[in-house]
Amino acid sequence: MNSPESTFPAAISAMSIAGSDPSGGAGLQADLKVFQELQVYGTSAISLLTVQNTRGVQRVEIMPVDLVRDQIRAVLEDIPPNAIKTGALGSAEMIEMVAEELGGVSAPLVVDPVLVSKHGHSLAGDEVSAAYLKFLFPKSLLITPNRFEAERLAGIEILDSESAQRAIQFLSDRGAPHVLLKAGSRDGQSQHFLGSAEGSVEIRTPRFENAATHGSGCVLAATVTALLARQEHSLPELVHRAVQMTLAAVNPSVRLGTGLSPADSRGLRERNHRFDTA
Ligand code: PXL
Repeated sequence: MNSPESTFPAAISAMSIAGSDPSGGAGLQADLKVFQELQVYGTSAISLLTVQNTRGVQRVEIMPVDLVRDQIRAVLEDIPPNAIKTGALGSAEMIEMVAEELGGVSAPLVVDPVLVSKHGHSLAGDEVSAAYLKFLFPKSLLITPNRFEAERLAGIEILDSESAQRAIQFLSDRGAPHVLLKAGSRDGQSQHFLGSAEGSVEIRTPRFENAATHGSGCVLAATVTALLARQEHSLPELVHRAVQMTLAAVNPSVRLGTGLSPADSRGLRERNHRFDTA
């Protein structure tokens, strides 16, 4: 019989501190599924519960801060993660606590500063933006705002590449060493920028008609987190890979739900494998 060592890859784990999406396209569920697809053991702390499906969010309940703190401590003292991702945290107080708890942790931190949905709906107030800038970005390796979040955080309207780069510069000046800006669509393609204080590069990918985009930002940031945990590539290389791999989730072979189709990470494993054998 195979020993566990020969059946599973090395004990690599990643932790998600995020909100629950019961319909499984975004949030914690998206993160854990991505980790699993990429052979990374997933752990989590639930920061808030949403009641939602592919048609929309009906309710949000933020967990008590001390309950989230205890979840984080329980995981960190037992299964130290090789990389950590944060998603929706819900309040400034929660962000400050997470920054405190992760203070002494050396694993790379990916912060998806969930503030505004990719359709422009506000998910948090201004005090939450301020808390990200003050407490959590300085602890991060990479932050992954969408265009609306970057605009809110930097106070800069993003209209073109030049303004996107100014926003990245602002955010890296405020303590985020690397910024992956999910800028949206341009000329029929999806546009991202990966930047730091040293400048930025543009990453363009094809855009699909009727793409399954609910949760696609979570899938991208979780893919980066899983690849960071595996430590096989440099940050720019793994971000490029993650952007390409996420295409497999937004162009799924099966459509789900009656609303905005959720990203489906089941295609990621194959895409990762194709990369490695290319
Ligand atoms: O995609 C942002 C996001 C993150 N976390 C949760 C969400 C959403 C968007 O719906 O529901 C729990």
